[in-house]
This record gives sequence, structure tokens and C-alpha cells, in this order.
Amino acid sequence: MARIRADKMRALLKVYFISGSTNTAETELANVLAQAIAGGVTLFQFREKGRGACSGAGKTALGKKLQAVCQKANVPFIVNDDVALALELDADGVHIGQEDGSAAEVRRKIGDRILGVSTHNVAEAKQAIADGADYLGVGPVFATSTKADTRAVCGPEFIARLREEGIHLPIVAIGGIHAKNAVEVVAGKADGLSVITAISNAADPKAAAQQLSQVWK
Ligand code: 3NM
Repeated sequence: MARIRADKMRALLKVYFISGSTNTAETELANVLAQAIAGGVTLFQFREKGRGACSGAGKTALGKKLQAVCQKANVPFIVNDDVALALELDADGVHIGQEDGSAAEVRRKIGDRILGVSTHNVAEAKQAIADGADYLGVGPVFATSTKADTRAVCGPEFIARLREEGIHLPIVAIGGIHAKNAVEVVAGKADGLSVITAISNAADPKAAAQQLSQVWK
């Protein structure tokens, strides 16, 4: 296996759904994911975080269930933060934040699997690239109440600024994105839209994913 090419990575980032049992009821999550994929989700991240999140065998079982939904539809399955679980499940990749340890160390552990790193400024972006990231997560581009400890809102134009500073790795924007403001993110030079609640809280997850993928057309 070789590292993913940038053009393939950019295509996968277009509509990137992130979720766990604290965003959608655990019993509903596989169903929501299947609907979201039917609506055009290109990549999925299992992010089991926050109060009441599953751990241990329960987390592994939920991860396996969601991975099976992804595999059926040929959508890559990324695990947030938990390298051991990603290796146990033979996931397609890992996403880490700045507080989740060294990206270089994660790269060594996961081989050629996809590595995403959340970054918030040029220095973090350059370090993530040097450490072997395949894509950068940048946010919050808009206000969000889904994650408590986010940095200040950077706005979608911040991604264009990173480009001007010579950061050419694929970038996915995150934070408060929904169908109505997604067009601003696309105009701001992001390669992809990553969302939690725009899909996990939608009355119709398939339609929500369709609306987000429509923004690229
Ligand atoms: N990371 P929603 S914002 C998981 O800024 C996450 O790095 C962020 O959820 C960052 O789409 C965020 O519901 C939450 O706003 C995104």
C-alpha cells in the first residue's frame, strides 16, 4: 500500500461526515450513516467523544458496526484519535487534534493509512505536513456548540490565507457548517466540508448530505 495521492484525498474530503454515539443515539447511528452515505457522504470519521461516550468493548463494537456500513458502500472509515482501535479494526485512517500527541508518532504506527490533523495556524499546518499528514482539518470556520473546547472562529477565508502562505495539502473545513453557509467555505478554497450536526441532527440525513454535496456542483 502507498500513501493516498492528494487528488484522491481531495475527492474524499468533499462531504466528510463525523459522528459518534453522543451526536446521534447509538441505536440510530448506523442507520443515519447509511442514509448519509446514500445522500453523497464521501468519507466518515468515527468520533466517540464527550459525556456518555462508549469505551472499551462497547466502543469497539460500535466502530465495527459503522465500519461495516462504510465498507458496504466503499466509503473509507477514519477513527478519531484512537490509534489502537484503528489498528484493531484495520481502519482506513486516523484523525488527530493538536492535543492528541505527536502526528509523526501516529504516522509511524499507522503506516500508509490516511492521517488527518486538526490545525489552526500556519506553524501547526507546516508541522503536520512535516509529520506526514495527508490532509488538514481547519476550524472552527463558523460558531459551533458541538465541541466545547474549540479555538476562536477563524472564518472560511482563513483557508485562503493558509493557501497564500504556501500550505497546499488537502484541507477540510469544520465547525458550524450547514447547507446554507457551505458555499462560503467552498469559495474560501477548502477542498471539503466536514460536519457533525448538519447531518447527525437532520430530520432527513440523506437529504442533508445531498444538499451539502450539491454545493460542489
Ligand atoms: N472540531 P458541527 S469544530 C469536532 O474547530 C470539531 O477543530 C472542530 O461540529 C475544530 O459540524 C468541531 O456540529 C465540531 O459544528 C463540528
